[in-house]
Amino acid sequence: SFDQVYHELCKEVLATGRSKDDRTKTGTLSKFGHQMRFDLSQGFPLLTTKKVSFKLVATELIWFIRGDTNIRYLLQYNNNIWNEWAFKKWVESSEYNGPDMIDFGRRSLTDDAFNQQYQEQLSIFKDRVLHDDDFMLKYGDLGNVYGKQWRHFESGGKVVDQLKEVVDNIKTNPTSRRHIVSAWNPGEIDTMALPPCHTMFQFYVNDGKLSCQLYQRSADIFLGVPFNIASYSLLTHLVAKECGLEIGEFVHTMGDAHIYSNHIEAVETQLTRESFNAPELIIHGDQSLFDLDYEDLEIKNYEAHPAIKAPIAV
Ligand code: DHF
Ligand code: TMP
Repeated sequence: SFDQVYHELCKEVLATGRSKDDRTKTGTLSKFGHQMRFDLSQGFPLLTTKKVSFKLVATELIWFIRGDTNIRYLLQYNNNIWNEWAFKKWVESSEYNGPDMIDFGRRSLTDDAFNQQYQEQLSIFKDRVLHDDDFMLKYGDLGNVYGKQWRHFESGGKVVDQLKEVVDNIKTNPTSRRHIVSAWNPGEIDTMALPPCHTMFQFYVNDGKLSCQLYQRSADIFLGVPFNIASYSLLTHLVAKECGLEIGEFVHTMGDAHIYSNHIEAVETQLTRESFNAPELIIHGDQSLFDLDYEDLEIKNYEAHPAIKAPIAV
């Protein structure tokens, strides 16, 4: 099953991963170079050994497809997965004059009084991003992240709509080996709240089927990867539909695949669980990929074990 493919990665990194320090000072077990394959004709790979929110995955993907980089759109869907990285830019700015929030990610885990202050500041921040347009434009934006690079990649004085071009090329020249979208724009890395983890992807057409391979430079196995699998599988379905192709495989290639030291117990819990049958994706209507709304998507027959909470490394 799809869960099994993911469990193999977890087991391998737990058993043979090397201890490695990292930017967030959390510490990881890490393996360099790993590949998973998901045959999307066999169902939709939303993990079943822990509940993964399809709504959060789908609204994030639609946000990328729209070329949006401002978290207001996500907050409108009650999607909080990018808050920390916008909040970080805000509290490090000269306009912020509330309580000291340096290193909020790590301090909130061990200091209850601090955590309360942090939750308060985060909630004020979210409220302003949602309701104050000037503030939203300045501090809700993550910079030149995925949405910008997929739809308006700037280089050498040109602006490229990579997603649009790749879709057009799949339609007109399906056998091409150049169906690539890159989020890695070397000249703009310093203008991004977080340099892209899902760095580039390639589509492949054969036998009337569309497949997609992702190169993910850095992979948080417990929190990020279940989202990334579902997100790119959804993207593959959407592009296949747009191009009138059947569904093929999602190939997930990772660079630094790591389990954070404070996720080990959570991973072990998940590994004790038996998987359910994979759910099914329904795409309603026949609007273009570029006009898609979250309400057009539905996940059917999703049976899963409860979610497992774990802290995210900021
Ligand atoms: N940083 C790190 N350290 N790991 C990441 O996976 C990551 N992912 C980012 C941004 N920065 C990151 C964007 N994607 C969650 C999932 C994906 C994601 C960010 C966060 C997450 O926290 N998932 C929780 C549920 C969150 C919720 O319900 O609001 C989970 O249990 O899956
Ligand atoms: P890094 O920039 O130091 O590699 O940190 C990024 C962290 O975020 C790393 O743990 C990987 C994780 N991540 C994912 O796994 N998937 C994602 O989609 C994103 C945005 C981040």
